[in-house]
Amino acid sequence: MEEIECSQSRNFLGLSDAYSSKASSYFHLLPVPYDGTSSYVPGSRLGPRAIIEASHQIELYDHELDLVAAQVGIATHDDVAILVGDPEKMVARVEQEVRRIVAAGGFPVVIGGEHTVALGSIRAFDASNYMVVSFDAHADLRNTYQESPFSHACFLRRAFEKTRCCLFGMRSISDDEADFARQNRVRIFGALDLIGDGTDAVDLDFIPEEIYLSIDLDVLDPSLMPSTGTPEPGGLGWYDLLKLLERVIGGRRVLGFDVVELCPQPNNRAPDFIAARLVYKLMGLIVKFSKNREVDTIIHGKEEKQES
Ligand SMILES: [Mn+2]
Repeated sequence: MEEIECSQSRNFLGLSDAYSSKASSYFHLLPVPYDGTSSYVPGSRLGPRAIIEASHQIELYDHELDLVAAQVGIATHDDVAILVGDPEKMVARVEQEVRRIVAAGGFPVVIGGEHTVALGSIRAFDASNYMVVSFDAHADLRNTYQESPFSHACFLRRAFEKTRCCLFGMRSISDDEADFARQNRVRIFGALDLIGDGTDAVDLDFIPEEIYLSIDLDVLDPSLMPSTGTPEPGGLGWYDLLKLLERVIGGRRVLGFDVVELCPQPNNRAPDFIAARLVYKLMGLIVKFSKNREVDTIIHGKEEKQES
């Protein structure tokens, strides 16, 4: 295999130009360092930098999946420019950037930043029947929060206005949100039902073929992932989440994904690495198990080039 890592490079994983150019890469990482509506611990604006820095420690070969997902190319885009006081415009900017990536045939990966930024990504798809599969400790189904309809606490409600949604790993919901979910048939799976064997038992047949994945890192147990804006006790373990993601992605077409709400702590770097590893693991799961067949074309094209 030609040189895939480059010590000079500061992009996600530190990839060489051949594996990180915008023209040839399948995955397009879009950093959105925005935390304008954070209500408890601010600091997720520092999340994207921390994820990219930590990613330089990741082994490109994934022994569990037995593949090098980076071989399909991962382009790291410049940070989306931040508008501090206007979350709605911020969402619109993310939508514009994601639309650009999709129009060029790329697969968008948004890294936050607070959960609000994921809404821009979700709005960029015109398909009518895809489902947003959200992983989050919080329901995020409020119509407004602190007088803002674009608060991080309203993420899934705004997403629901765009398309169908479901939620995994929840352990914090208001009674109004629970009513809304029941009335509108938003399927919600509590964390307690997913831990250990629960991940294998849960029936996922209701999820359609086309999906968008939104991962709030607080879906993980805070003993593993303390660096979030609003930590909640309980939550999934690392392998609970990976097993669930493999089942959700398997045989489906993934339009895009985001990983949000990393709020780095200067004295604990482990969560930054876990977040970076999760981003790369998701790419690996998509390369290996999804119906996104463009990845096969890219891999075969590269193999043929090397053979000739
Ligand atoms: Mn959350």
